[in-house]
Amino acid sequence: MVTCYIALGSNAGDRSKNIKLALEYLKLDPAIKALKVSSLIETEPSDCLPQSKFLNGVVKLETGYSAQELLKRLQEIEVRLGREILRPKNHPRTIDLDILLYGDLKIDEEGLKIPHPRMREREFVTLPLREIAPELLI
Ligand code: PH2
Ligand code: MG
Ligand code: MG
Repeated sequence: MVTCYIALGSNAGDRSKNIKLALEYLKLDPAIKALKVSSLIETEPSDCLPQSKFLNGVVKLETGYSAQELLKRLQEIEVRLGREILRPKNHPRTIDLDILLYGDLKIDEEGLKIPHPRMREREFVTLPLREIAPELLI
């Protein structure tokens, strides 16, 4: 089992319901155990075109999946929650599930970069992450 941190974001539809459902789907997966969920915070969009405010949070989990398998499971949940695959990058989304950290693994592949390359600059990630794992950002 590997400890991971996943960023949760939503800025389309019923944002808190989308995040709640994403967490429920994660918890239903027998290869995933959710350990801790941060508070959800409303944040201004950053690093993207002007759009509606986000609801953001972070979940700590343990999984038996490889990083690539976990990415696939997260993408399945995104699709299940109505995320369009063929949408422009950084378009408003019902749900965005990004792997921030996967144990101490480092990956630099097309479509999968861990640790998430911009996580330390993004307050919408660092604030909830600091709440549940302050030791990680020191
Ligand atoms: N996600 C982005 C780009 N900008 N801004 C906020 N506040 N929250 C996000 O989750 C977010 C963003 C790309 O995934
Ligand atoms: Mg993202
Ligand atoms: Mg994403």
